[in-house]
Amino acid sequence: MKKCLKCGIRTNIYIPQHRLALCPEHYINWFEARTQRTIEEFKMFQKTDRILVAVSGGKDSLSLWNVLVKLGYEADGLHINLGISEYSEISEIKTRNFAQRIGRKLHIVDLGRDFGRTIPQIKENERRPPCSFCGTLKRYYMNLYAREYGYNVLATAHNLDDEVSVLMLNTLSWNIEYLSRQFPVLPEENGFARKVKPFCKMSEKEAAMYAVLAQIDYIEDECPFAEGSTTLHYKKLISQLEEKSPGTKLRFYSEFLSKMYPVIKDRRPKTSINRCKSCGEPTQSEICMICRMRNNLLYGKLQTSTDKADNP
Ligand code: Q46
Ligand code: ZN
Ligand code: ZN
Repeated sequence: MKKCLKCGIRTNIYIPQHRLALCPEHYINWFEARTQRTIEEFKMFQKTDRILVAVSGGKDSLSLWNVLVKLGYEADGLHINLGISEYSEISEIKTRNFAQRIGRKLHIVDLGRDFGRTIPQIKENERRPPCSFCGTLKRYYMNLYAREYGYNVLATAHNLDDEVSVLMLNTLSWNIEYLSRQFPVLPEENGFARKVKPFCKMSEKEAAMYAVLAQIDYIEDECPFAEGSTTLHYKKLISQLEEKSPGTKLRFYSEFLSKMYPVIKDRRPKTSINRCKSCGEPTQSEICMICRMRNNLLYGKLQTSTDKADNP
């Protein structure tokens, strides 16, 4: 057993990539302070900003909401019930309970009610994998709620493992367009709110440890559709590398941000953005992708094109 670096009591909490042993109390302090440093490093937001946190009911998003509120930020939650049977029911209950515990406002979107179809129902009609249209829907509702309720910042709980797996995927195919967007802050533009990822430097394990120590009651089950996702593959690979050589993930990501991102950031394609004629949200086409999807599902109209720039 090691000793806590701060108070000297015996502890089995050890963070190899930082060579740091901490007791539960000092781990919580360290984790929150590190999140604050990340917020400042990337100038994500300030105490005067109104933040909407995307909360799924899982460990990362509830931890993020908890940390932001403890740090004194104006942060409310947005939960999207995807209609994925018991998984979605439990996720909503955990999120509602947590909102009550911290005394913050929670907005709820119910896909079945608000979009007209749940994820499993959409899956019946779509050839794309569920995560592809699920992601598009989530980004759409986050933007919509930010605009309707006056939030200028959208925060998601993507952690270091999420960022590194996407970075690896995009690097292996040298997808410069996607790489040029992979920064923990995307500024407000074209009617889309500013997007931030305050956990981008915290590993999945570190976030999970925080959730347990802060006694956050989260849904432990993964979404049943997560199993087949490509990034899961990369996460496993990266974990093996990390095990052999602690610090690899953080180094790969940090070096990308400091050395590579400045070189390619201006390679983002410039697109002209209109307002969707049906719902008023920003889109590259006349009708946004979500309205086209809804029309297609509800009335059997064909989608005419895909629209990559909707809800970046
Ligand atoms: S909820 Fe949706 Fe995720 Fe489920 S369908 Fe995929 S994207 S895995 S974070
Ligand atoms: Zn201690
Ligand atoms: Zn629309």
